[in-house]
Amino acid sequence: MKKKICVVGLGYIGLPTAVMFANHGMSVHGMDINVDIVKDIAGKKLHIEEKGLQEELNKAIDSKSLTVSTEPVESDFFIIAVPSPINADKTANLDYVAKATSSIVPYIREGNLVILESTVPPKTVENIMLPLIKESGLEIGNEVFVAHSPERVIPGKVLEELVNNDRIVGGINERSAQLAVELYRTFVKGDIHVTDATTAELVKVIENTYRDVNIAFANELAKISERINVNVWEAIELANYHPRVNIHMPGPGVGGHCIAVDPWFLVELQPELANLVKLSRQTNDSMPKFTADKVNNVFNEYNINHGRVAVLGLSFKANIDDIRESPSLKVIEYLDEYGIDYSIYDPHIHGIVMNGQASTLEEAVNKADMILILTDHNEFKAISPETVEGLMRTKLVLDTKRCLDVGVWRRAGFDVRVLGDSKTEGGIPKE
Ligand code: SAJ
Repeated sequence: MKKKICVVGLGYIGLPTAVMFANHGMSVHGMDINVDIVKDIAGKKLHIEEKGLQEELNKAIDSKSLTVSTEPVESDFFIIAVPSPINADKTANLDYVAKATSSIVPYIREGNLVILESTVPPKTVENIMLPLIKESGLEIGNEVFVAHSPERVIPGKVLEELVNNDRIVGGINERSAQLAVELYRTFVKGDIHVTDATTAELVKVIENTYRDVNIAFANELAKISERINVNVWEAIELANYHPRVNIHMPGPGVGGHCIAVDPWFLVELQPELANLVKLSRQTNDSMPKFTADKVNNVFNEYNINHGRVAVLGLSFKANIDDIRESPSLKVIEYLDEYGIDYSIYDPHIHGIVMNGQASTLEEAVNKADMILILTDHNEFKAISPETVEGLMRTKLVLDTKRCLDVGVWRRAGFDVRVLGDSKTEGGIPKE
């Protein structure tokens, strides 16, 4: 008899996880509270963009190893992969985690294992999940087992990383951890490291915080470099030749549902101690305004009133369709505030999700005074000046991701400005 898993939440993590288990010999039931998502998945239609996922979903549905509905079912294992966003006041919103946990309680039976994959502030399993699971009437740690195994995959490479990344498994006791390890061994080829649930919660949060602090450092360096006439990209590249240095890259801000969110969990937990973490968040959050101010300054320099910007890139990072917490949204808000006209183009966003969105590059750059690159999609790296120059009103580019070949664009007569590189300011500089 195949073992049964119920995956709660069929989003960016839950769906790939469900299909992987389904295609590795398990009987999987996926549940999501969103009826449309359930209908789509049942019809083999993806609501997210992820390399290789369509094929895996087809296989799982066709073989009947994956069923979906809006309700949980009795299972051997429950995996919860629901959002854990922050509220407007930067405190964790654990409503989804709590509701998902409560929804499975009537289905939990003796011997079951419940795993939380959502990223959460340390102590969430202990303080929020366990009291809810206790309502099943089963003895926790003896009759029902609980673990936290945070997802660690990067959008765009989810399937590959689900299999190959190392995994952290934190149990509320040893038996819980051991059962979780056995479960993930179904398809995980990376090492599985065992710890307690609270440590696992902290590990996940500090991984993303490390990245946020590092990016904040890069953004601060970009600002400093502009003042002292240095190209920050070159400086970081050279520093990273040192075997123990790995500085991340600056940009228009930090987006996504993880890096821009998780550090706040630490700030909320220990506000008096998490100073560097908080400052880093604020530094990264300052970048959209910094970017919009740059646009404004360049237009002033050119005496362009009511200029028009072709904003390239809506998603929060390269080659994905995810706009959650995208810095582009903030940059656009500032452009609005400054009375700057814009059109937006993103080949990864299907359909119109915002006012001003163009459906082709040509439409976006038509009569524009500036191309503003906010996301380093491959499509943007491949744009040649010839495709756009005849359409634009002014040949200006502001590249916040250093994605264009500056030399090529300058030879085509463009004034190219690059974030963190003031050598590119003040007209068309020498190469
Ligand atoms: N960014 C920079 N400079 C950089 C790297 C990134 O400005 O040098 C920006 C990106 O443009 C983007 C944001 O940071 O706006 C976040 O991008 P990311 O690629 O760092 O992170 P995510 O949110 O796509 O995925 C992260 C990953 N965490 C780590 O690498 C530690 C992933 O492994 C996690 O699974 C995911 O968060 C998550 O769900 O927590």
